[in-house]
Amino acid sequence: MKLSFRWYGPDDRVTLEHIRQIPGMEAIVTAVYDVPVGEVWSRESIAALKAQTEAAGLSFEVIESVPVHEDIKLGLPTRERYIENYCENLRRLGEAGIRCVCYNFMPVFDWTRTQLDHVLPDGSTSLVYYEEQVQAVDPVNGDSDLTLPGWDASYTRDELRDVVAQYRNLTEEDLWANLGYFLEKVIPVAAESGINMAIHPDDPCWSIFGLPRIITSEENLDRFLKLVDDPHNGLTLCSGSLGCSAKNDVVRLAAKYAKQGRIHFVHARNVAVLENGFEERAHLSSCGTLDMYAILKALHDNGFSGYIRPDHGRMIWGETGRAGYGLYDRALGATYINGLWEAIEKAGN
Ligand SMILES: [Mn+2]
Repeated sequence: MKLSFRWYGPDDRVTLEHIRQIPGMEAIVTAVYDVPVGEVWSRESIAALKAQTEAAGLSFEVIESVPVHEDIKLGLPTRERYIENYCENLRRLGEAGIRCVCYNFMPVFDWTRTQLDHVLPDGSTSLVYYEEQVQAVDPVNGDSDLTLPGWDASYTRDELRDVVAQYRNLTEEDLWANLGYFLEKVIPVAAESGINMAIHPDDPCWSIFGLPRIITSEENLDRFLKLVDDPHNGLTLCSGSLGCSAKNDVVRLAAKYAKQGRIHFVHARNVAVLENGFEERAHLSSCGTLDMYAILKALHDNGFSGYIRPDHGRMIWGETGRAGYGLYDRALGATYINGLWEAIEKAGN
């Protein structure tokens, strides 16, 4: 495995200089943030990120994310232009040395939480999802200004209502068809560019606000991989996104898809699965529901050689900043991943 860390670019208050001091850190996971979703990334912006990353002694091989424009997910005629832009981005990223691109295919809303600063018993804060709080929000018909944290601020409330309304007649089967159409055009370009595509599971892995969600379960991951049966069409195994549903056995999924050579990127984090949702917790297995040792062992024993990063951390030690993306708890997560991996490797020899 290659240890990596997400960095939000020069505006991130977590600096590359700090990230490189985490033991075993190899690669940066980042993206170009200076153009709207769907547009082509300039070669200058890509080159600047590469230069900054490499000047800090870290490698520039993973992008998270190249976002997919809603018109592609909706299957509108305008998708052709956005798919061509997407392919051009892959060509440019391949030329710059990128080997793995993470993306998702969730309609409208990316990850969803109901609170970003829930206080855990030890005084740290974390991101949580409580079903009753989600039920209280209606993005289409609601009169109130109730919103959930993390919603795309680039939409006004009326725009959000419009884009959600566009999905009203789109079934899960339609979304599958639109994903297949996208992959058939994009995967050959990724292959030519030396890039492994790694779809991120839906987070959480169930439908919200009546919108279809399909990257949610073992059955659907199987179906996804068959849409274009090419190793460049692969997965980001996000333990917390799949593991927040008790229906998903993340250890089994890690073993199965690593063995198939289809896991290119791993997001490692722990969650406590509750009756009414879930709470993000520290990475240590005993802090949540997931057995992080068993997940990493399943990856190791089935030949996983891709990138892994600690996913969301809590806020600890008085740190403030982007929820889930502080330095301290993610660095502890990275060190925990290192420790588990070293022990697994040495026990196997
Ligand atoms: Mn993730």
